[in-house]
Amino acid sequence: MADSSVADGRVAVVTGASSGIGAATARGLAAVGYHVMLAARRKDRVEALAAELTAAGHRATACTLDVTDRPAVNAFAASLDRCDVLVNNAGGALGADPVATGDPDDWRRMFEVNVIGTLNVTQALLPSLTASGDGTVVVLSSTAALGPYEGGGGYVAAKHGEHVLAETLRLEIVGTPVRVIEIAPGMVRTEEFATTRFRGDEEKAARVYAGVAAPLTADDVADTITWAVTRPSHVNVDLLVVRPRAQASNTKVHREP
Ligand code: 8X3
Repeated sequence: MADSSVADGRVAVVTGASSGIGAATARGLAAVGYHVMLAARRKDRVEALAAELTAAGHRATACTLDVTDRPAVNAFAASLDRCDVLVNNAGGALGADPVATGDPDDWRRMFEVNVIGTLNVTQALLPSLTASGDGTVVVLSSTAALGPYEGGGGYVAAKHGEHVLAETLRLEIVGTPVRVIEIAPGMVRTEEFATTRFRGDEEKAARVYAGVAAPLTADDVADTITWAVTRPSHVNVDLLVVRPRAQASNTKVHREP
């Protein structure tokens, strides 16, 4: 059942809620009492998750949404009675090519989803977050937002853009009742991230995690996000980097033979 630690009626919007970190975060926020708006493109997935959460006694609503579709995002924002928390999780990587040969279409798509998608939803919901009197914007970036790695290419560039969006927004809205939290995970093994990056090539995807004893899970990151969101309002976790113990940096990973 919903935890009474979060006042009745508080609403959390989670983008990319159809799988991985987004779905796990929706479960985490629902468990502490938020009414979660499950926003993602895949209707069947968000509907199934909403049904699961509702059956467990939580409050959840499925919302079919493409964060890159600005008019749709504005219509979605207008349909909400309130918004207290926004988790900008929708995003992802395409390709792992060097800069010399990377596909500009991949770069554009990654910028569109990770940066413009976050911009669209944040702009649309900022008035409601402010009106809540106690709003939280979470930007789920990545350790790729803080330093490069070979083959990181357009993903590193896009995540750096998302990081700067979060930093700039925090500067610009200081003094309003909205905090901006950036969570930057390192290696997380989810069902889709690496497979999408390598366009369905499961072998290449598996190689990302080869020999790593325990990459982070979606639940590990969701737990971190839920923790940050549930700190008292005056506490702003500006930037939190979370990696598996086996990963010391973007390029230094311990792999068992
Ligand atoms: C995922 C981390 O290392 O694949 O955001 O860029 S990494």
